[in-house]
Amino acid sequence: IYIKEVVLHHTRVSLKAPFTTSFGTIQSKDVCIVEVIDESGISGWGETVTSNEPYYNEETTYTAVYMLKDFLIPRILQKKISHPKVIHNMLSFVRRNQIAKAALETAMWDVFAKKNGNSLSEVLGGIKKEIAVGKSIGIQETPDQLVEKVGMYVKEGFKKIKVKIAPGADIEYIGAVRKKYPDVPLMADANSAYTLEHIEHLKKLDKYNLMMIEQPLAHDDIIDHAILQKNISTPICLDESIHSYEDARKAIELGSCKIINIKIGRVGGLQESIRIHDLCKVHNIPVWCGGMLETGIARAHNIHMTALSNFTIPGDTAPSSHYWKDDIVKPEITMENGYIQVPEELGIGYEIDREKLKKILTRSERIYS
Ligand code: OSB
Ligand code: MG
Repeated sequence: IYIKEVVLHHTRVSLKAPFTTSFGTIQSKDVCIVEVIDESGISGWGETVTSNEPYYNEETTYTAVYMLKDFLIPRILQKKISHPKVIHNMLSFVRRNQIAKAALETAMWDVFAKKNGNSLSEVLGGIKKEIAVGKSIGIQETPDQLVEKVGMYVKEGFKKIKVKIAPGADIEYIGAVRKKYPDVPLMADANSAYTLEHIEHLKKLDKYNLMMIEQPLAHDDIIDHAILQKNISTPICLDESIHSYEDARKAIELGSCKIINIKIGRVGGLQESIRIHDLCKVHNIPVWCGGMLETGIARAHNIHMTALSNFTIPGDTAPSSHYWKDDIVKPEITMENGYIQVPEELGIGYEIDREKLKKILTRSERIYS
């Protein structure tokens, strides 16, 4: 690969309905769409899967843009790069800032796949033709409202339902869902809303047969999670705590989790995601692909990655058109009976709708040296 120019498309996207987690409510966000253009004019696409506030992790859309412009893009521009798997190492001179790195790295995989005449999942080593899809539901005002939402999504065909929880919106909410839907594949995501003081409280979830509880304790913890896992029967899944292969290795060794949520952005790209996937496979730790309320571009990366064999649990890969008023890929990502077909076209397999992109564009800039 030889990149001669990078275009940053700065956009603002709005959700069809607000999404509430234990750390706040999102209504709209700024997304920087990264377009890398190679010497023959082929474009590869990535996006910053950040939000505008540093509440999920320490990055924001604008810290990511800053890292991209001042440090990351200059490292890959006008250089001969043999394969996208080396980019993670090329960018490791910058500490952390995984989401910024992933925005660029994923675009490089896309351009590489297109140049080689492959779909993205083919170059990643994916084996599935279709992937099972789950739906993440934000915190609702009342348990009844949650039960209604769950019913709607079960009817649409989603293969897993994930419910956001926090102290005060947990046992009663999960209990209400279970009462109406005793057999639905159900899990809870706490986004770090609890501490070890809540052990007795969290034990109350054990009787609801949840597939897992995601990231109950601190965003940077793997020690207390190991203690909690010894005290509850619900499997723990880690999200926020896993930023790298090394984090995953240590968490598995400590017994901090039985399942890992892989987010391409959180771990700095597709290469690191594949390494974590392979490690988990060896240790019989199932993985699934988490979501960051992405637009169709990063959602497409997620779909292709989920084609790998150890993604045995449905991910948060609901079609991005579910979320956004104006999604920018065509054709629209669609789901049928709870499955999304992994595109067989080149690269991410979706075109960028330049007209729609224009509608959400706030500013764009070209970077070349
Ligand atoms: O913890 O999985 C999370 C959205 C923003 C930040 C963190 C998380 C989420 C979601 C959204 O759960 C899932 C989705 O994109 O569908
Ligand atoms: Mg999560």
